[in-house]
Amino acid sequence: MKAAVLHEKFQPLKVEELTLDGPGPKEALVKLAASGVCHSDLHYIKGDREHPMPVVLGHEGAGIVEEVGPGVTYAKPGDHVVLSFVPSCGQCDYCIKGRQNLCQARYGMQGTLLDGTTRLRKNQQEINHFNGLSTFGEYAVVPEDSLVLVREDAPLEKVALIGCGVPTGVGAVIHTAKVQPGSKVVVIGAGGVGLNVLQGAALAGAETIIAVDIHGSKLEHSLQFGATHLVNGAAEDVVEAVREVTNGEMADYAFEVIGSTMAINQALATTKRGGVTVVVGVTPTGAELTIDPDFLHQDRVLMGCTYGSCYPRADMPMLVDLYMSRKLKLDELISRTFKLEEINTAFDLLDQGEVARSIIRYG
Ligand code: PAD
Ligand code: ZN
Repeated sequence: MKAAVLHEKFQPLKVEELTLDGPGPKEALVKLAASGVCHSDLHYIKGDREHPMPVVLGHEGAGIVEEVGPGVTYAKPGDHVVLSFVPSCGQCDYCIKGRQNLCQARYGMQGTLLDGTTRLRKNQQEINHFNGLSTFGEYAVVPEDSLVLVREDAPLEKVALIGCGVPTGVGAVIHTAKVQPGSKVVVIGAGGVGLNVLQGAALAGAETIIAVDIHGSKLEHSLQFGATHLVNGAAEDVVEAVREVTNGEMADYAFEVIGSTMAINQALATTKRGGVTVVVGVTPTGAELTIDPDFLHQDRVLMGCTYGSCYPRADMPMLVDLYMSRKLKLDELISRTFKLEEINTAFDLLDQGEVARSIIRYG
């Protein structure tokens, strides 16, 4: 099969012919329909984060089950699936207490599948998997626990976005922060994930929704996702702008959706006493955050967020239903559609802030 391989950081991906071994016990082979291009993949290309190389990145995909390995009971060939980048085992302490996004199993995979081996090869060289998925290939062998069945009338090339950006953004609002109707929300970073925080805030009934970005085009796009006010962080003082919009009251909730310690501080400073700041963005390895602890003395809360604190098998089918009933926007998130061979252009545009989300479409 064809897949895009990252051999070294700072290098473009190479689209190459790879061998993909069939599924082992409790694994499935999935023919991908599409994969979103997320900034979390870009972090590895830009060297912000480290991963065993070479690797096939990609963690936001959907497709059709082609074959299942021994012992698989959840799905069968022909089933439509969205892939979860956290394989929730259902048995670890996190899963049984309802925190499937933190499942222990994920942390055993450092470039491999759950059994510690790889299915990807180029000639004799082993190629690493990414989050047990590696959706930048025509096919993927994934853990059974990463499969999420979805209804067959939903277009797979759209619901691929429900593999990461949508549950992360919407989940950060409804699960992590538990935004209350009528509240005031600030979202710093209106990219592929930030737009989903915005639409999550609108779904949750937030009254004032302030989008912050440094690109005018991103801000304009935010209006479609429920933003009520726009702040250009490159031209305005973000904290003062929020003060003005909220008549001095400040925000109930702020979300950082970039991966910048400066923006985490900005987010914290836009919240009122008792306000909640959620860090969604992934900062570079080794980054250090300095905050004024006085903020916390006033009952403010600073929280992290993985995968929108979601339970993939409950939330993803629900998000597909919301899309199918036109209550959730997916079409408007997709700025560009590329072939796998064009994947480096998709990453360049993401890096330059030119797109909300690009998708790679297979077949
Ligand atoms: P993106 O590049 O589409 O969006 C980032 C946005 O931030 C862009 O619109 C930029 O213009 C904007 N921006 C950059 N700098 C600033 C600034 N100083 N002030 C205001 N806006 C700015 O990325 P994305 O939406 O795909 O991902 C965003 C982050 O979320 C990234 O760090 C990614 O790794 C992380 C992420 N986290 C999870 C999770 O589970 N926590 C999941 C998916 C993505
Ligand atoms: Zn992602």
